[in-house]
Amino acid sequence: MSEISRRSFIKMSAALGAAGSIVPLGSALGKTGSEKMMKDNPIAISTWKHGVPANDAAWKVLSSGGSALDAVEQGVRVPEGDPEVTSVGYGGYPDEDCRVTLDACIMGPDGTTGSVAFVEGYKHPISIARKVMEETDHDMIVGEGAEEFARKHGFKKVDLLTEKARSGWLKWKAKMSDDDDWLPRKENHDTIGMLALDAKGQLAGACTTSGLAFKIHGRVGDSPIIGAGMYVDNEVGAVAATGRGEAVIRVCGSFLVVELMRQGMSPQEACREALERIVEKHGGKTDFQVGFVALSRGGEHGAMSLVKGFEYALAVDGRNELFKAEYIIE
Ligand code: SD4
Repeated sequence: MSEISRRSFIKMSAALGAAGSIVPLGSALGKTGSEKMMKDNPIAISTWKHGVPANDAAWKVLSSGGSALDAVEQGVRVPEGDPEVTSVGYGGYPDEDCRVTLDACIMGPDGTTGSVAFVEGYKHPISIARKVMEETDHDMIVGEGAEEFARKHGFKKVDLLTEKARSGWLKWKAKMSDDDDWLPRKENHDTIGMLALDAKGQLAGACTTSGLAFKIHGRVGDSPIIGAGMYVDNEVGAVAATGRGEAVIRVCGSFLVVELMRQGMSPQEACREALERIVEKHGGKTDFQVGFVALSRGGEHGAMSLVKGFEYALAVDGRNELFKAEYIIE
């Protein structure tokens, strides 16, 4: 597709809603993206299919009157601990040196944040991030410092490399070529980002990942960066990102979506506008995926990606289902 026709398609799909490719947001739950929820009606929304079991754990917290902050932490711990999920926590694909390095961040309704990046040997970076948030006056700790911090706070060191992830790495290694750019596009972009609104109308968010599979050792993506991989403003809404972190960082993706919501856009419109910004920043050429989930303080949700394939899980009214997100580029 030429750059001009790609731009026209984006504009057209913005107008038409990319007909034919969409499962209407929230339709199976009897909600629409534009419907306002009552404050005492909790919601959890998260990225990808492992968002469903994550939402189940979050819902347990929310439905018993717990906080959005506890809900998102408990929620994302589920894929973090699942060895079958190769893009988050234990079982995540390693980097090019066959080392599993994890990134995570968390943010509460009062604007406090905690983040860790480039952490090895701990299954639940989200809980280390929460400790950073609650027990230090720092926002982000990385690498060996974060590992030492985790050890001192009683987290147990484990080997995160599963046989499945190691054999994925071996296959990747076997087919490496001079053309390899260390960024396999289709293999691993399933970070979990989760947003929750609790019965008191408080918002929180969490994001956790093993990052791009086979990345350069030391590479950190958007996921642990507050404002890129995730952002919460309790007066406006919360947003989390997934996909090619470098592209999300360049537009401060999650912060951008929140700011667009502050200007009056719906969560869905704001996700679309931010994705269009990413396309523009890349000169109209995007051969990668980025997806956003967004939740307004009134309980309205949005979810959208650059290209087909992004799914999100929505838990509301005791129901928890997976939906296909709208996308902007064919
Ligand atoms: C990163 N955004 O490290 C992450 C990767 C990912 O779904 O897969 N997100 O760039």
